[in-house]
Amino acid sequence: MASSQTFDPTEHQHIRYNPLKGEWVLISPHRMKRPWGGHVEPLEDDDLPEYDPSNPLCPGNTRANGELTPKYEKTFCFDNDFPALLEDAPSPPKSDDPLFCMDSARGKCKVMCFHPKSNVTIALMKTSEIVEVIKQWINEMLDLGRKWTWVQIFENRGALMGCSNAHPHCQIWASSYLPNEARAKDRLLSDYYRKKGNPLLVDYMQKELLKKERIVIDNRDWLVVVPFWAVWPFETMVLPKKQVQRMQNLTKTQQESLAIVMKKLCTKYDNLFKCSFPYSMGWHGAPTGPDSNKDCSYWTFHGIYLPPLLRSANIKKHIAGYELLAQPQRDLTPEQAAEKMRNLSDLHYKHPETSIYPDEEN
Ligand code: H2U
Repeated sequence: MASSQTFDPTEHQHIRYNPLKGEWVLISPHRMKRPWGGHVEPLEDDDLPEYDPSNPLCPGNTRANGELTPKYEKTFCFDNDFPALLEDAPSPPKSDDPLFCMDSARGKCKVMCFHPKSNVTIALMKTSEIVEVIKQWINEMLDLGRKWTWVQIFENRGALMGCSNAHPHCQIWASSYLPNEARAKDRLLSDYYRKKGNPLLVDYMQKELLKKERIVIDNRDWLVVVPFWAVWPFETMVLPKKQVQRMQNLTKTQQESLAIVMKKLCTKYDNLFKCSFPYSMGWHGAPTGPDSNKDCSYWTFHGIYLPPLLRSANIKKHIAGYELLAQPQRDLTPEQAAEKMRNLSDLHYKHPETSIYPDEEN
């Protein structure tokens, strides 16, 4: 039975569609019994040493396979000693049975250290150092992308997110196939482009710029929003202002301003609950590999940050129960999350001395 009340998205439950996944999310803002301002217990972050003699990712130390991590000064990339994907493995037998499908999986897994010091994060690094990370990501995309269909760069930050090593690093998994998220996105972006004649994320970015409700950071080259369909409380998406299909197509200035945006965003995350904020993040762009010269005009390069925290440094959102069995659900609206993040300072709560200098802004 329809209600006689007028719909208010900040008060009334509703479902929202994610056009990149073809899935819906349930928003239940009326469950936000206690708005912001409740007492939040700050978490005592452990201060890590700059160098840990027992950490294989630190310069000069030995890794699990007995190899020496060189005394690197910027970034350092190596083959993962425990790869989920190997370059060479036998293929499973062909089967016509739709209930027992298998296919071959090959690939390569790498680990990339962001910085020689263990006690820094993207929020605390200099923008020039983050530019080095972006440059190395581009090198890896170019190199691995020659052979592999999908190159997934991802950073798992913080023990809460399952990160096993405190040194600032990311992983890169390159595969011979499109993983689920990429496969769905590729199909939905392509369908939209065929119907509307424009890349979906270009249209989305332009509409978000006009609506202004979900913007977290807006600079010359980049827009950071809490997506309309966000599942995680403080999930964000980093969108280029100018259409670009892959990370490897970014200009030098786009790379530099991306470094600033990443630093600002991670600083805001740390400031939100006054802790070194955990998250999984990664980049999506047009598929690579031998078929990558096919027209991918429908693809827009973008970043995705998925942080698990809900109300404080200790309160994590669990994807469980209804979410696992039915569909994702959130209480705080994406607009409320964006407003909260937008209003947070760019000055780091614990290390203000590491913040961006005004002349770096753009
Ligand atoms: P995570 O913190 O996201 O788990 O990443 C650390 C990765 O580093 C992990 O995949 C690899 C692990 O396999 N690693 C090595 O390849 N060699 C080592 O000596 C230590 C860790």
